[in-house]
Amino acid sequence: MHLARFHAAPEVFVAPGRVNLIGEHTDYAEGFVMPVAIDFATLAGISPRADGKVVLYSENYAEEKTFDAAALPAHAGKHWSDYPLGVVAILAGEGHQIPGFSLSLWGDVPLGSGLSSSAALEVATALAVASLVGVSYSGPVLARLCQRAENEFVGANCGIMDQFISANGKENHALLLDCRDLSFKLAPIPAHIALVIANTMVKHSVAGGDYTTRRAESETACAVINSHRGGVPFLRDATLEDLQKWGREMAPKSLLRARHVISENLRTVAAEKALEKGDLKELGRLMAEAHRSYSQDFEGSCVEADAMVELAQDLPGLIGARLTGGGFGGCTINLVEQSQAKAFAAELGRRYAARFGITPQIHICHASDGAHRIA
Ligand code: GAF
Repeated sequence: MHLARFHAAPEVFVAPGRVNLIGEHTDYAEGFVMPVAIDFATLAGISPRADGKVVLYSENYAEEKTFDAAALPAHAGKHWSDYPLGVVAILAGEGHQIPGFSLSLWGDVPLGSGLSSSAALEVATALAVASLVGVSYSGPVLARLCQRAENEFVGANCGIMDQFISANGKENHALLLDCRDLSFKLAPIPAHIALVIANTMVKHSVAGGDYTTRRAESETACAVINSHRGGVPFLRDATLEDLQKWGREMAPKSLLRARHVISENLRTVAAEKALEKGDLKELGRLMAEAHRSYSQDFEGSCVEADAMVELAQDLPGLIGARLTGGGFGGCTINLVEQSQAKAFAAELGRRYAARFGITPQIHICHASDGAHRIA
């Protein structure tokens, strides 16, 4: 497609979407997350141009946008091009001269489903443009640059998780990430476990107000704790005992949001240990508790996602199920015995359709490698 449109052979890069096994709304609290890169991805093809133009083409939107490399937009325009432009703006801010180029984009990460289509787009673009300008970044640094593109240019207040796993994922592994110092541990996913991702078909958006409101509520609770004992700049540093001591001074909703974040950090570290030990019963229990906390304390779920989790509970082969990603819609992640995965997916889809009259998309995914060059 790139060659036919731009008459130049591109360098091609791929960056995956992700599913998070556990650790929701903990990344911006400098806590722990345990995502997996999946086999839905964005491809970015890039070639230089001699006319000083930056031409962006999205195959998904069947739309081309042209800019002057010397006068790129400084602000987002609520358009798909914000993501690649944001990455280019951040790279320019790092001191790289941006030459003219053609960039073609294509992706199959379902949009608005909480599987990080935005991060995949940013990371694929960043690899492509970095290669064009002749710079190479480590995966963690690349992830930080892409997060900045989303925070500073697109205007979405996300944490580091999605960009990090897209840049650093590993085939057949989940990644336990410490969002404070970006150190991580790879945890093998046993071959007999399938990742079944069930899309409620309710649209999710990080740019939406709910994500930002929840984040602010949890951060207000953190400020109360910090005002008493100091050294608690993030909820990562807080304990459940802190809530017992000073929870009364918090708005009731803030207390609940903080209880989710603090307990979710504990569950995420415990879940990695359970996965490592092969204690799938414990892993499933932690996922169930995480969903309850996300739904009841954080109020980050919705009727459809709660039902998708509930409808999975008695299906043969289920290890654990919960809503994944930023919340208020999107997908559930179900860890399922591989031998039962197809039947599980079919029956879950049937039950959900019978309840809501909507046929959900259900994918059996494979833990994949992070972003890299493919041509
Ligand atoms: C979205 C955000 F982009 C992440 O940074 C993270 O906060 C997640 O929601 C919730 O865990 O995917």
